[in-house]
Amino acid sequence: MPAQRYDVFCKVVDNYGDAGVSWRLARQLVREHDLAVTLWIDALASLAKIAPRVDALRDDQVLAGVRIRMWKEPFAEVELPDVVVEAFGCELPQAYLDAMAAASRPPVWINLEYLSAEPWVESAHGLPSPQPRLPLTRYFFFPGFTPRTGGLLREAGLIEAYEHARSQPAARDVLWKALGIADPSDGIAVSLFCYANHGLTSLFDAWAESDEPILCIVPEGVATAALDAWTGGNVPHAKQSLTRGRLTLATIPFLAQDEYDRLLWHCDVNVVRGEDSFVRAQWTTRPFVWHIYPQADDAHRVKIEEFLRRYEVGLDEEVAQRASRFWLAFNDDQSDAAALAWPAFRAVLPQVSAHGIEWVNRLRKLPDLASELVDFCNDRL
Ligand code: TRH
Repeated sequence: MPAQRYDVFCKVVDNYGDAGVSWRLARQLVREHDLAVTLWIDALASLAKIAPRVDALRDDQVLAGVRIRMWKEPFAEVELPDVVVEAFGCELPQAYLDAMAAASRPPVWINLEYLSAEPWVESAHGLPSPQPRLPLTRYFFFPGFTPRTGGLLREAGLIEAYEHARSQPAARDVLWKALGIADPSDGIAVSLFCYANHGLTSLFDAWAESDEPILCIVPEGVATAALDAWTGGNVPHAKQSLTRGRLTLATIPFLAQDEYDRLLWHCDVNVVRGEDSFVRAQWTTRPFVWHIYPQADDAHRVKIEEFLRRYEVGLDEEVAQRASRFWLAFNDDQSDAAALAWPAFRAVLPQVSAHGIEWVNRLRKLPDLASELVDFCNDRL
């Protein structure tokens, strides 16, 4: 009997990706697999930021078919589901674990890991981890870019949706208008969603001195220190912009998750970060730059390099070098390396754009993560 009920547990570490991935997965499990899904989350405000119809003051609500419950301690007694997904190793409530251990038929217990392109992920994906003190087994489930991983989140109709959106000649103008962005004329549009980055001010200088108009679209609250430094304290508020030289900085409101997708679809280059926006930018096929979550002793650098190694297969060597150089420069945020590497990267955007289509054609051959998860769990019930 296939699983019918899933609990997804999400602890918001910081930023929005923990909630972003959990919410996206929960919605897809309901919509495409007809499952009863409860999302237990410890920070409703973070979820409400990316899903504005969530009431941050209500501990128990249903939205998009997902039951959303505030995860509080002590944890209330609940009926156990068929599957429990522990997002990013967030550690399940002890009372819940005790109930699982006492159950005659415990739920399948999944630890949904962080996304990485590193080779070791393939050998770790799907491994059982018997628990030392409880008669329970937890399974490691790794997202990834190859058939020997759990794949990537991709809802049905995503590719068709943006192909349709892009086929509508006025779609970008309509979106810009809704976001309060004046027409960027014939330049390029760059969306900027990154962590604090000291290299941004020199990159803004380079864009201001470029030979084409550049529209940089920044969701409110992103890169505030760099914007403050570069604008001399005049950071544009939402739906306002500031132009210096050929650069126009346009601040937009922080968008609902599905609206943010539309922004990514219509920009020429997307600077993204963390995990979820990094994946969403890939699906658009457009050139993107990944600002990875910085880790101590540069441990994040190998993750970028391993991703680039996979992503750049089939890309002209010179183009790949320029893209890698800009990516690594952008992630080396203590210098003006990104400003210096931008012109060479800018010059090969058409080739990177064509490669993005090939990359998506490769990725869409993989099963989507939600389907992989459902099959994995049904095989272990
Ligand atoms: O917010 P992030 O930096 O989250 C990261 C990741 O979770 C990462 O794995 C974790 O280690 C780190 O936090 C602590 O980046 P990410 O993953 O892109 O998540 C952002 C979410 O916010 C994503 O679902 C897209 C969504 N979003 C909106 O809904 N509206 C917006 O306007 C923007 C800019 C993003």
